[in-house]
Amino acid sequence: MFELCLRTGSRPRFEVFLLLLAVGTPLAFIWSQQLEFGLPFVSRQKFKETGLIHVSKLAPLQPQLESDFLLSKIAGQPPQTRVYDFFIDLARGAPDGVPRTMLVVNGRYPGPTIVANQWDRLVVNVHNNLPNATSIHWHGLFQNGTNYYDGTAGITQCGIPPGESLTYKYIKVSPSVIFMDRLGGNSTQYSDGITGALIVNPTESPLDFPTWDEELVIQLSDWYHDMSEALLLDYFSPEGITGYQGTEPVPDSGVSRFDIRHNSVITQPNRQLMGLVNIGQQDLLARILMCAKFTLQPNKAYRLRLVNTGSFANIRFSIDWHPLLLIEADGTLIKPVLAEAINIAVAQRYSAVIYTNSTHAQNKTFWMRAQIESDMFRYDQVGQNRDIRGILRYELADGLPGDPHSPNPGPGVSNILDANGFTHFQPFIPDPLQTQHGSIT
Ligand SMILES: [Cu+2]
Repeated sequence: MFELCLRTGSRPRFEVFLLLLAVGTPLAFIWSQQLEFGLPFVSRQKFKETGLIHVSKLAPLQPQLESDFLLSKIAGQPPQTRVYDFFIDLARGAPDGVPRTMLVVNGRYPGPTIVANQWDRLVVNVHNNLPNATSIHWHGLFQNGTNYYDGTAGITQCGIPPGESLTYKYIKVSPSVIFMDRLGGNSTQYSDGITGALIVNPTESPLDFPTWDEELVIQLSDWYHDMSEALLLDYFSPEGITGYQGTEPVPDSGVSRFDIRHNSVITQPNRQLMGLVNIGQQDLLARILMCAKFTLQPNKAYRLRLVNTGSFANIRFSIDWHPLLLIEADGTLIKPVLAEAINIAVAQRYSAVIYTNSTHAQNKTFWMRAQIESDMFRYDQVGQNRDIRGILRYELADGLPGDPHSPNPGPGVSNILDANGFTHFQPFIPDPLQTQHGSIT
């Protein structure tokens, strides 16, 4: 066709038509992609009113079980193929107590946790039931030789069309303790709930490294009451959110992997609910009922796999009277660092070992805290809540961790510091490339 357009001859009108077609086709393609990406050509107000979705037809979020946070012990099993099926759907849920439309994997938020061993083969069948295209990005996987499965829609793959499926296959998943979240590749579907954890146990653990009895996943995130598409419309609009372009949307609150209140809304405060609670949004009794009573055995060591699957804000995580022994950062084992809290930026992963031997609380229950940091916020979000909490309790303990109004970070451990982006972490196993590089220079 392009050759015909360049040809000069006796049919100029036809060639003009072909030229227009040649130019018009890419334009049409971009336009259709925008639709596919879910960016609606409507005002934000109309989007918010209609949601472009029949909300009443949406299924409610499936509840999570407390046992879902405990990781299965598969380390040491022989290499094998592990198959998962992901069904991506719209749903109606209230992860922070405020109902909204969101996106879910297998009816849940966060999606199911994948646990594999180094050199296992992972096969994930992704079925897209959304009205928009989607894909799964495996943040943290190196994708050596399989970059077409990286899941960045429009870059390494086309989005999975509505109603279609794609199977991601990884042969020999990357070594070490990589922890990942899944992101909806199109637009910002990730912000609306398509996230989960993927954990890869290494074949061998180094000697003299801290040990633990059980492992938990703790997924933390800032949270928005609007669909990300609506937020993007504001963000990209000429007037921006604050009267000028470039101001990122500020979250309304935060949520945690502990949160299994998904079928609840704040008008049902008397249900026995579990989850990190937004202190300051509901009355005291409701808040306490909604807190996760996360039960651990006393006098044991637990490895907490922390990940910030949020969109914008840093999150400061701590547990009253339980210092965090940090042992891993973004999949690299580190020389242990004791910290009162860890400040986790978006998409970062850390592992912390805690010991359930504290005697500081009378009733053996403690506040878990996930503080949404406001450093980068450029405007005040009305009704915002940044104080996200849960309750850690030792087995058979009952009662409350104390005054819910105690100031953050509350009575943590003294004389040790927060770990954050300025903390100098050192790899537990020296990086051979760095060592080699050092010897050369
Ligand atoms: Cu990534």
